[in-house]
Amino acid sequence: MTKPVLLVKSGGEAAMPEWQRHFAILAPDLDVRWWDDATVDPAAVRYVLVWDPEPGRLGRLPKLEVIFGSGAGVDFIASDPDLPRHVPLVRMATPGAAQRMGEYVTWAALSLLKGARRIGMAQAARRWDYFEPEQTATDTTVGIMGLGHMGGAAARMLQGIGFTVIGWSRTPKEVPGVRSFVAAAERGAFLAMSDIVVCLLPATPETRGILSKPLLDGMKDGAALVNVGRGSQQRIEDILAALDSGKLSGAVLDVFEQEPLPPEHPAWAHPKLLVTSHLASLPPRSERVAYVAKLIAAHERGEKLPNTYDHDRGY
Ligand code: NDP
Ligand code: OXD
Repeated sequence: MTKPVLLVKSGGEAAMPEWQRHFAILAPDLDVRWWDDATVDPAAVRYVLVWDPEPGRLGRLPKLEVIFGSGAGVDFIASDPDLPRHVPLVRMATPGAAQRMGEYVTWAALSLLKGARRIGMAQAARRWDYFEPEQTATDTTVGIMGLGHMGGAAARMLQGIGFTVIGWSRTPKEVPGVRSFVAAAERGAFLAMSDIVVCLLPATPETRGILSKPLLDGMKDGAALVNVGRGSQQRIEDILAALDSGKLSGAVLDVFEQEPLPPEHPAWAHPKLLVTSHLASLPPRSERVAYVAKLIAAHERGEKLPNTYDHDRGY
């Protein structure tokens, strides 16, 4: 009997031996092939594991049963106008991804408190730059926009080292110790309380451009910003202007409208901005394979899959 085919497009063709090695152990009944393998019959493909498939390609796989996103945000997949909407699109929601995101956000918040950008510049210049960071976690409120799988994990970790955490989401949330602010009506109050605002929202039409001047104006004077959501959510010129004016004391950005961020972009050199290369939360391939293998087995038993993209909600 021929094995069902899983096509993979994540990490490039060079990553295929590693994907295949892990699948061979955890899902030996699958034939795991590279996305552009011309010898694969499209009608044999039942599963795909993808990051940014070319628009139109998924719609040409007539027997496709499940689309697995290789990241937590599946906007690069859902934006395909020809996406087969009847096929479940599953987000990568592993505990390890949330752990990594919690660690990144905690690192970003501590970096802002401790002046990590200033320290890095001083070291690069071999300059002894003595200064005394004033604030500690215990007198800092972190406001998390998007209190989902990632935001919830970040909240717990930040609380663990003494930050006060509040959250803003579309619907009310009950995360222990975290005051929940809801929708547009409560956004102003949420921003006015936050010393550090962290964006962990999905990319949707509502969140597009949300981190722009009107929101920044509503933040505390001298507050800081962390964006780990999506580049489409920020207006980088507004953020740089707010850093220049002192409205923002610092920022950490992991995501950009154009990725990779071009070398000539002014964001790289800004003295109050830490730039990272969309690396906040990347679980190892072994963990992603374990997640996909488990869900394929569940699907084959006829079970409903968790963490699926909701086309009406847009995330
Ligand atoms: P979830 O779907 O679990 O959580 C999304 C949260 O955002 C929910 O709390 C939701 O509220 C809230 N939300 C959505 N739309 C709005 C809105 N219009 N107004 C207010 N709140 C809103 O997603 P995850 O936590 O798994 O991931 C969040 C995003 O983080 C991803 O979509 C991705 O863009 C980004 N990400 C980035 C990574 C990186 O490496 N930089 C890695 C992983 C994720 P409610 O629950 O009430 O609907
Ligand atoms: C993402 C991810 O969604 O890396 O950005 O998982």
